Amino acid sequence: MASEGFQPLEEKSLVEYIKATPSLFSKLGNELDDLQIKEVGDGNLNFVYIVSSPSGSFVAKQALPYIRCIGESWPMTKERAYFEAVTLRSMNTFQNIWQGLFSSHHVFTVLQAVAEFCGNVELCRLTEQVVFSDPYKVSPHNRWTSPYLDRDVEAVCEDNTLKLEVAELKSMAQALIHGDLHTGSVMVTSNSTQVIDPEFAFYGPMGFDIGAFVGNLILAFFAQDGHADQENDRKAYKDWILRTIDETWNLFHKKFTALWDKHEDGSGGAYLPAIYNNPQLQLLVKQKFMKDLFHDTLGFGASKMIRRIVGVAHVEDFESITDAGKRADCERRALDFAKMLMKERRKFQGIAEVVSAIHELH
Ligand code: ADP
Ligand code: SR1
Ligand code: MG
Ligand code: MG
Ligand code: MG
Repeated sequence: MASEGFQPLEEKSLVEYIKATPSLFSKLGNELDDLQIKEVGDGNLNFVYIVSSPSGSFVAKQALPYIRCIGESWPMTKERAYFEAVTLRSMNTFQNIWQGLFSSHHVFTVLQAVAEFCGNVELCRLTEQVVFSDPYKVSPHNRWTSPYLDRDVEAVCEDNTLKLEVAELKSMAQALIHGDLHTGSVMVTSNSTQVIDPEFAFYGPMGFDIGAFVGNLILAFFAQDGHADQENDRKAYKDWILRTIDETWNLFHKKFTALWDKHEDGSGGAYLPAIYNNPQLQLLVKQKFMKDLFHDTLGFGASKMIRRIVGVAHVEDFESITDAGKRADCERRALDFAKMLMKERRKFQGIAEVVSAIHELH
């Protein structure tokens, strides 16, 4: 049994662990007076504790030898905590994560990092299964919230065009990515934005991260009608979500291309100046890269939407709609949009067109 000898932390053992770990103990001023510990994990995989005292605070995260939301029947390597720690140590911002391909790092440094993350195979395999495979076939792990969606789920499994598209998305690698960048992995205050939970970090397609974020925003949009009532039609919130989708891509585009320009003479090996040796060609290649990345983003966003409706792990936005009929209507609209987006993604010229399409279908 994978969990043999494993002890989930509880308050007493966590305190012992803190006492025995100087780097943690010192964050609390080497005092345990008035210590507060709260388990806040709402994720699918791990336990998360907020530890605070008058002298300081930190968050402790424990990986279990299985998937928390399933139980011991689905073992999962605890090494994921190692990859999360390595990623957190080396990647402080979004920008750093996506900078890999074009940064002035020597190619060798990038290769070393690629080699390190090659070890994160089990979590890559999990993503491959629950994002790109299970939703398109019969799997004991798939679930959908009511029989109203039975026919829709069958349709996904019978859709050959959708399957061809998802196969293409499954096999790409470009940069060190977060690997699970849904909206719940982003924590914000009015003056700070932090990304948490990078245990799925690996070398993969950049569109997987941006797509995950945008896909979750689209799911949130389609869920709103299930929460609307006489007091709040949710229109203002829906408009905010659409604006945020638009701004997410546009801001990413602006910052990423600015980094590209800044590092154009760097030692990154992707677009060697000796080959892309004139300004027109350099512009063309940058435009092509950004266009492909946009279409990848839409494809990955769509695949993340589909898995959250017919696959094993869902989103609270839909789960919390209590009326099953209303919920299924919202989920079906999101699923239909995602299928269209996956298949037609190369026809979209820009994010504004995607936002209009959401409006029209809605
Ligand atoms: P999992 O890998 O199981 O998804 P997460 O790292 O996403 O675990 O943590 C689960 C939840 O715990 C988060 O969605 C958030 O609510 C809470 N959490 C995690 N890290 C912090 C933090 N640094 N501060 C406050 N809450 C946090
Ligand atoms: C069993 S699948 C669990 C999911 O939760 C994580 O946050 C990832 O999204 C993973 O696919
Ligand atoms: Mg999480
Ligand atoms: Mg969460
Ligand atoms: Mg996680």
